Amino acid sequence: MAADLMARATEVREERAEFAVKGVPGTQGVVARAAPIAAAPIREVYDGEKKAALPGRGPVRTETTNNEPNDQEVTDAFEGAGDVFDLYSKEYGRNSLDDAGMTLISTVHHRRNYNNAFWNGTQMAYGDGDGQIFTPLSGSLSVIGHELSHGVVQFSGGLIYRDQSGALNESFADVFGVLTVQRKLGQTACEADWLVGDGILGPNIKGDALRSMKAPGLAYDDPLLGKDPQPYHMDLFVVTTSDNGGVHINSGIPNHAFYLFAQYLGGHAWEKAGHIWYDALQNLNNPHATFQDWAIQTMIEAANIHGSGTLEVAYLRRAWKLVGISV
Ligand code: ASN
Ligand code: ZN
Repeated sequence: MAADLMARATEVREERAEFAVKGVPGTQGVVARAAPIAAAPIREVYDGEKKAALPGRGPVRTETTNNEPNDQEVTDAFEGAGDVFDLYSKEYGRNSLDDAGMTLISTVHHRRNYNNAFWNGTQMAYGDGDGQIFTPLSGSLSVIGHELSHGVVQFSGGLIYRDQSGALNESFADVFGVLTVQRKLGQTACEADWLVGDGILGPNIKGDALRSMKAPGLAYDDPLLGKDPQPYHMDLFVVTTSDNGGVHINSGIPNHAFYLFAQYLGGHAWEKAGHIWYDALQNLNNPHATFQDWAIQTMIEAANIHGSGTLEVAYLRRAWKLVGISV
């Protein structure tokens, strides 16, 4: 496995050699990261008016108009989309979800008492929650980053939304959801809370968030919401037919691997760790990928960026090992 991996890493390195920065001391053998781009987002927010039709009334907010300045959900969806755009453009050189500058369309006040948010393949939609289980879902930047990152997955070759590939799709969305928050707040891996969907649980719900990458399985435990079902290790992998084969459940495993890797590295998780995960998605070329396939791809990217004998590669191998995946 290790030999295969390193052979593939060499191949990838050669394929990309033309992009390497040449003649700059210290950059030999290091593939240049995608240069940050100066592009600006094009955002539109619509008011769903508690109905199911999309996109709804509007746009009520664009880059040049703001008809609903006192609507918190409109403001959150607009600004949050900008934070996600900035993460991808400034850190990974990606111009919007499709890397071709597509308009970021969001609908807030989607349906009545709707306890969810989603990317529908074209746009975002956020419910206001029922006030018991959830408050408006646009109130959490990690949720906004999560949902828009489903768009990035879609335009990067996709990960079929069931079983392990679906859990990888979910995990990628969680990773870049929390990275949006961490980058906005300037937090190190150590300072961050690693929560997805914090601040949107109803006032009486016993829990911190929807999911915890730091402690999968411990995000909430509540009579109304049940107990967080996420595993943090392959030994606890949940075999189920619900939730598309547990896509929001088993995502705890790759989520925790990312968390552990980022902790080993220290510093800003969106830099080294985020780059490796982003590159892995770009180069995976396998919509049916398993956790093992994904782990190998991240190892390829780590070796490609940092070199095969580096601490970064060793840390990553260790992180995967700790969640029960050998690479
Ligand atoms: N909020 C959920 C998600 O983005 C919606 C869904 O299950 N599709 O995963
Ligand atoms: Zn999701």
